[in-house]
Amino acid sequence: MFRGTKVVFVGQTNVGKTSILYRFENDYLPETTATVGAAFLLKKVMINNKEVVLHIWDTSGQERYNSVSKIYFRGVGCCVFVFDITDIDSLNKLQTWKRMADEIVGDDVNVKYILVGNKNDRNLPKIDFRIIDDWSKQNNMDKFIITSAATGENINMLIKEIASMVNRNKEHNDDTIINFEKQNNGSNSSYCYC
Ligand SMILES: Nc1nc2c(ncn2[C@@H]2O[C@H](COP(=O)(O)OP(=O)(O)OP(=O)(O)O)[C@@H](O)[C@H]2O)c(=O)[nH]1
Ligand SMILES: [Mg+2]
Repeated sequence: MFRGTKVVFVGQTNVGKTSILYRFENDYLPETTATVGAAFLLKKVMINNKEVVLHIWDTSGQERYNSVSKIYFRGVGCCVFVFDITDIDSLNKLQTWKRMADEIVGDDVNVKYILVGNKNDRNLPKIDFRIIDDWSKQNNMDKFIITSAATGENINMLIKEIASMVNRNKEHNDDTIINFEKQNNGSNSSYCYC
């Protein structure tokens, strides 16, 4: 049995969810392959001298897995919605996952929503900020962060922000206790495919 908070990363295939998670605390980005179903990672982050444990589900954005994605929102403390900042379709497509979150999470104000515009390094026109801002407001995002897994821009900041948001919540609520079958071997970061 683990103490910690469940976090789910969702978004269209190829937007860079796995790359973002890989890039955290690593100074390079290996070539990734499309995630099959979902992958589980355990991350431990220090916030104000306190260890915050994140149980992260890195889901597949491929449409054939959409029907199962919903289950990953159960018991979640933070949902991270990732799009490619040079691809408006990937922003619009996030509506699919937001609807799933609404169905499962409902109006639980303890659940935090973060919008992430990845691939900021790409030398292509970026989506108009007003469009992103409108989407963010209409969908009740708590935060919008621009990242690049390729250069590392804001990656460590994003993971620390997630940890700090859930940590603030915990100051008001007891830790969520999550029972997972697969256990981490105690390292700060692990990756397993489920
Ligand atoms: N230029 C650029 N490429 C990126 C960035 N992040 C990821 N990529 C590339 O985009 C491709 C897809 O990245 P993944 O991390 O596998 O995408 P994903 O969202 O996990 O995709 P699924 O697992 O299929 O849902 C890979 O070739 C990455 O190298 C980025 O910030 N900038
Ligand atoms: Mg992936």
